[in-house]
Amino acid sequence: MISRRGTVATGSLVLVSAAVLLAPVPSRDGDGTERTVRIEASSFAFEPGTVRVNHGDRVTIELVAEDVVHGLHIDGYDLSVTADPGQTARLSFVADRPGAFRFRCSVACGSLHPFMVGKLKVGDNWLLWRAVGLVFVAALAGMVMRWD
Ligand SMILES: [Cu+2]
Repeated sequence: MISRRGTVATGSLVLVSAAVLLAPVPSRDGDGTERTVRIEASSFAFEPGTVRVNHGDRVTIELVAEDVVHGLHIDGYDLSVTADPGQTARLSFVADRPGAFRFRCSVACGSLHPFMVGKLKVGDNWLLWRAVGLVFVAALAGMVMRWD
């Protein structure tokens, strides 16, 4: 049997969950934070292999070719940059498309060149915070259930 207190608690939790889910989304074409990411390319890997930025960021990628000529092409954004050995090449763009994009070496640099890939993750901040909020609500719900 569900107690009256339990019903009230469950009702409040539903309301809190709804609030978390429906909270207004902050404007996304706002500030455009400047972000510089240094990626070191050597045969046959990018370091770091995964780059995370926020939707709307103004991103500058500094591609450093450690050994031979390497390139970096971002699928989905269709952007490329090539760096000579020991040199740094820069590529600037606005991360205006959210999602996960593969980037790969665009210069045939050796036998394992086709496997020289990395990932660019363009995320929405609010999605993360919303998820955090839901986890918090779930934890609260678990505690309330135990009290009953
Ligand atoms: Cu290559």
